[in-house]
Amino acid sequence: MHRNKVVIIGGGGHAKVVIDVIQSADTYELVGFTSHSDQESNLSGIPYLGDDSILPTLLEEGVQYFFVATGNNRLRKKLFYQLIELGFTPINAISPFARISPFAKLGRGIVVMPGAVINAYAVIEDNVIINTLSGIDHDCLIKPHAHIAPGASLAGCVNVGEGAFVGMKSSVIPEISIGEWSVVGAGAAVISDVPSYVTVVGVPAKKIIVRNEER
Ligand code: JB2
Repeated sequence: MHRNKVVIIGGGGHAKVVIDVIQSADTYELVGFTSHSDQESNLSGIPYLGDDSILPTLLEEGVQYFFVATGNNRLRKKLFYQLIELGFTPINAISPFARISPFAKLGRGIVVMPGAVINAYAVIEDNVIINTLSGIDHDCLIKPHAHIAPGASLAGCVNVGEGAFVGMKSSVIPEISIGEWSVVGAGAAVISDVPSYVTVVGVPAKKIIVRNEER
């Protein structure tokens, strides 16, 4: 069976789980991964190819597809557009153990980890991480480069802005908006809107950092 060739960008913890998800779905041929560190060796049986300077050569050799497997939202955004600019095409990495409604809509470059549930009419935009055992209920909108961390639960009609991080096992009640590049701490209960560029923690969630310039 012919399978399209994919290069993984990044060789850390997130790459380990993304590679596992892609291998378990068995849809693509993983040719290897690039990273910033020259100490990387093979990862889950796929070879270390070097840094990103190898990418134009890979494209010439017929590797058309990529997946950016880095957790930091700003870095992932930058790399996503760099790879598209070079001429590569993003794939999605969907675990066969996730449940995605046929009425949900997915963009490009998305990973959906095992045990995640994406319900009807949710929209997941480009380069988003839907992490292990998280729940995205009906009509949620997750903007590009956001990360819904393991075990986070989003009720219906929640909007998550670009690059926002919704922490592990946090809960968000219906119709809440979380602003772009904001952070929701682990275990928080979000019961009111979160502005952009802030960090909230606790039950109920309260602001502790008023402006996140860089993360
Ligand atoms: O410009 C780059 C670049 N910058 C960093 N190009 C390429 N190709 N790779 C880059 N990297 C690579 O990202 C580093 O060389 C390293 O291999 C990887 C970052 O690895 P780290 O383990 O520090 O983080 P991560 O992004 O894989 O995982 C984080 O986020 C996940 C969501 C961790 O916090 C995990 O625990 C978490 N689950």
